[in-house]
Amino acid sequence: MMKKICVVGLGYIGLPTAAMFSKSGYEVVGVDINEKAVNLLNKGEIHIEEVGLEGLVKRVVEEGRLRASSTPQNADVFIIAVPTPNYPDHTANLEYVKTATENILPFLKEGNIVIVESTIPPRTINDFVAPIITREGWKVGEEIYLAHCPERVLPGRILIELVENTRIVGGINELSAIKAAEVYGAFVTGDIIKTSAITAEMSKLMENTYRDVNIALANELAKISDKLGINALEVISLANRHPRVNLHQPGPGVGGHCLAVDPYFIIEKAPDESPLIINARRINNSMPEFVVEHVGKIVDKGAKIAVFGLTYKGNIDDVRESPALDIVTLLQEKGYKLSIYEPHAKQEQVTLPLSTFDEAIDQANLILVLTDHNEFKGLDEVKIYSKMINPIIFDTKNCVKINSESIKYYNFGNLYTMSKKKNALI
Ligand code: SAJ
Repeated sequence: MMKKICVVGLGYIGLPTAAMFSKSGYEVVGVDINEKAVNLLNKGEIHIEEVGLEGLVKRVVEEGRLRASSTPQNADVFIIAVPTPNYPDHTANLEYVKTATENILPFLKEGNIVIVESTIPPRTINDFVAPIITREGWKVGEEIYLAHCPERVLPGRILIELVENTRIVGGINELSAIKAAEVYGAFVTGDIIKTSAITAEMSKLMENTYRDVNIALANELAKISDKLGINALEVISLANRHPRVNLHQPGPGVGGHCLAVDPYFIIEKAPDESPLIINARRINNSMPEFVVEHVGKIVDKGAKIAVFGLTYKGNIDDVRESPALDIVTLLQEKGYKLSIYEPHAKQEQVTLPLSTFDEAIDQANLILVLTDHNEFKGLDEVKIYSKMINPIIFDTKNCVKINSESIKYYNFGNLYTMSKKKNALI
């Protein structure tokens, strides 16, 4: 008999996962509280953007292997892929995980496998999810198998990485890990590694924390170099010629729903033991202020600044936790006139009015690059020179190539040369 999977949460992870399982032969029901997502999916359409997903979903829905519902149904496997946002104090908000787990309880049968894919603080499977199922009278690990299988896919490559990436499957006991690993064997061609739930939780969080801490080191290097008159970018490229060194890139801060969020899930569980992780967050969070302070060194109060890029990284439309938003707020508070050129995000995603390239640079005193979109790599220098007053570019992502000597160019390699006197507006 064809096995049935119920995927709770049809977001960036749940929907592609549901589609991949249907493609590989499972009967899949996708569950979401968002009526719009449910209705669209039942018509074979999708509410999110991801390369290749539209065609795949259309096909599996037409073939009757994937459908959506607002409530769970009986199944062999339940996959929970709901968001775990954080509270203002940065601790994890597990309300969606709790509700999703409680909602599947009436449909559980002996032998079912429950898999949590959502990113969760260490020990959440053991201390939070398992007790919800145990309270219902089940012996977790014997009658109901429970596992945490974090995802690590990159938007834009989700359908490829879901198949090819190594998958960590952390069971609450060994049998749960074995059962959950069999499930992913349906389409994963990468290695499927079995471990405990706690180890899986921690390894997912450490992947993103590793990156956050390394970016903080690069940002700290940028600050030190600014003080001592050193080109930080040159130092990075030279140090990286060492075969075992990989310094990351400094920038305006760290954004996104992963790196800027996940380290706090470790901190909340062991704050006294996490001084390095706490400081890395602090350093990365300080970067917007650092950028604005340097803007103040090159242009006067009241100057017009053309902000280039609001998204948290290049060539995507996602502004979640983006440091550019903090920088814009700080610049507004300081009384600068702002225009914003953001070729990827849509107007409805941001509260600030977006401008075209021409409008943004018109009569501007400074172009402040906050995201490395491809559009910014080669700018129309003739236009910049004709529309701007003493054109200056401050490129916090080191992505713009400038040929003209008439355009003053700053990045994190020459911050120490900044001075208003040298760049007087008149
Ligand atoms: N950044 C820097 N300097 C760098 C690298 C990145 O300032 O040298 C900044 C970016 O500009 C951005 C932020 O860091 O603001 C995060 O960007 P990212 O590309 O490092 O990561 P995400 O958040 O888009 O995706 C990460 C990935 N994790 C790792 O690379 C370890 C992805 O594989 C995960 O699936 C994802 O988190 C997640 O969902 O956890």
